[in-house]
Amino acid sequence: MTQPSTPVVLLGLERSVYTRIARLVLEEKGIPYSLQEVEIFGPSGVPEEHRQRHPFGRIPVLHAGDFALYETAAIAKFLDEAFPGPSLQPSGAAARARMNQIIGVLDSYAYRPLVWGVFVQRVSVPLSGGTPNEAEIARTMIAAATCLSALAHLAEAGPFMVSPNLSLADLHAYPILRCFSLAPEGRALLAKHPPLQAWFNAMRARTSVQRTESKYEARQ
Ligand SMILES: N[C@@H](CCC(=O)N[C@@H](CS)C(=O)NCC(=O)O)C(=O)O
Repeated sequence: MTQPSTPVVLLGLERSVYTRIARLVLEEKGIPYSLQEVEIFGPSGVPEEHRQRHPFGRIPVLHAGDFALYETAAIAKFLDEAFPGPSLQPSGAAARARMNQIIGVLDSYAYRPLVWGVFVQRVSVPLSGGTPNEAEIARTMIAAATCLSALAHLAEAGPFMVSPNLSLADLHAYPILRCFSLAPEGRALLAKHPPLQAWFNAMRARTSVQRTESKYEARQ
């Protein structure tokens, strides 16, 4: 078990979905950490020193003492297994597989359409003075509908996606769905899945979620 005194630094951005997933795990585990902002979306692109940490130029990257790690699902599992605090992974093989399946669906099929296709176009682009690409939104809403149906099908009735306890699946899903819900069409689609909506509302009330709110949410 990693010593609770190990310095933990998360390199990312407060407004980044994947950074938030890792922060939710840190918050739920009660691991003290600092967030070091790395601006990868600036006009000069990914800073060279960040490419040394992450060859694909993404965020977040975790430093725990002298151990460095990228890929959020790996970071989340490492934090859960290496540090004390409540366990965020079910012990049964089937429940653990379901949790990993939901995380895989989120990474492979949900993040791009829900966040880049809908949220970025509908919310971020206008905030920077641009015009949303309506064709892109319409196209990705079709993929988003498939994702929400799949998640609604895979998730249990509640209170958590893999009940009875909070797991890494919930913490991976919330930041992606939260961005999506900031777009009116995202909100409307979520409301068509009442159990998923109820899960979302319950997640929204958690202290970890409130402590990691982004500037986009403050506007709502
Ligand atoms: N597979 C990566 C994905 C991380 C990711 O895509 N992060 C976003 C920010 S939320 C990013 O770095 N985007 C930059 C880009 O798409 O070029 C992980 O699990 O950590």
